[in-house]
Amino acid sequence: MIHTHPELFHRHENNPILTAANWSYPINSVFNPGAVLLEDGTTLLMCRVEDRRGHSHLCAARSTNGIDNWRIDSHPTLPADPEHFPEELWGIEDPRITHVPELESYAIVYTAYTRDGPGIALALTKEFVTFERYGLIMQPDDKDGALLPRRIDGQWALIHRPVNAPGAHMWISYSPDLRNWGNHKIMMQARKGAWWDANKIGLSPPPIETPQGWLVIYHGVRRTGSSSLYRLGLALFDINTPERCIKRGDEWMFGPEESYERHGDVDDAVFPCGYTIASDGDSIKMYYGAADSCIALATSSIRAMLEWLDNH
Ligand code: BMA
Repeated sequence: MIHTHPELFHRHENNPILTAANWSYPINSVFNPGAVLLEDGTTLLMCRVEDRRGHSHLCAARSTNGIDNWRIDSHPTLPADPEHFPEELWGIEDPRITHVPELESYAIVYTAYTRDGPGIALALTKEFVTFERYGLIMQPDDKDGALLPRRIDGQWALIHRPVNAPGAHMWISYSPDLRNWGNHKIMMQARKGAWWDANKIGLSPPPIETPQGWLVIYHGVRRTGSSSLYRLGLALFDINTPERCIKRGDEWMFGPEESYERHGDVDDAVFPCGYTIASDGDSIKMYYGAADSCIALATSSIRAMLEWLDNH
């Protein structure tokens, strides 16, 4: 495809890198993966897998290079558990994974699809085999949550996106124990009118810690006459006061262009929930769901993202 604009993220030539055909059990689609680089250098994706009832669970896929030769669990790695957690009645979706050194664990913040809409749930794991489930930590209607990797002023911090009548904005809340959340602050509002990020925005992957601040990839949802367009923008937040926005890009930096992003179960959606950063501390692999049907990869650099924010 010939681009009329400079590209910040570059799509991988193997895209889409994972589809339902890669699974050993029957599924409908696989998309919106959380991602981590394990200590041994393995890339682990927690993929959102939609089964053939329409309910989602999470399934781990591991690869040495983060591009191909994925080893995929032969069964759901983290299934919904409606027996113990009735909030997971209609499945679990869109995991964002944060490594939390203080807990010597990974925190998986995901969407629990409750009878009353989506809410935010938390599970901790050390090895992506066994999970300590905390259940729902934010009631519906709320999604697009991620935990910051360390406490801010002694408190854990969770970014999330409650939906209210006037719009859907990014909020941050604080907790002493990961269970009781308060001190709710608005972090960034959707714009209005014709903007690409009018009315509804949400965090995409967990924030990236940089010397300049928390670098955030967020999605904006533009309602059109026929459907919705999911695109990605950038913003930077203060390291010690993460609800304080320092910079926000005007233009989107990534949107549906290729056919696998434009056409699928949900047309015109690119939806990353995770990334890995190479040992150079700069090269970034962003993993995203494309058209709610498959998983794709695009690469960039943190330095280029910060420069882009300065120029846009
Ligand atoms: C959002 C989320 C995502 C999904 C996207 C496009 O609201 O539910 O899981 O990929 O819509 O359908």
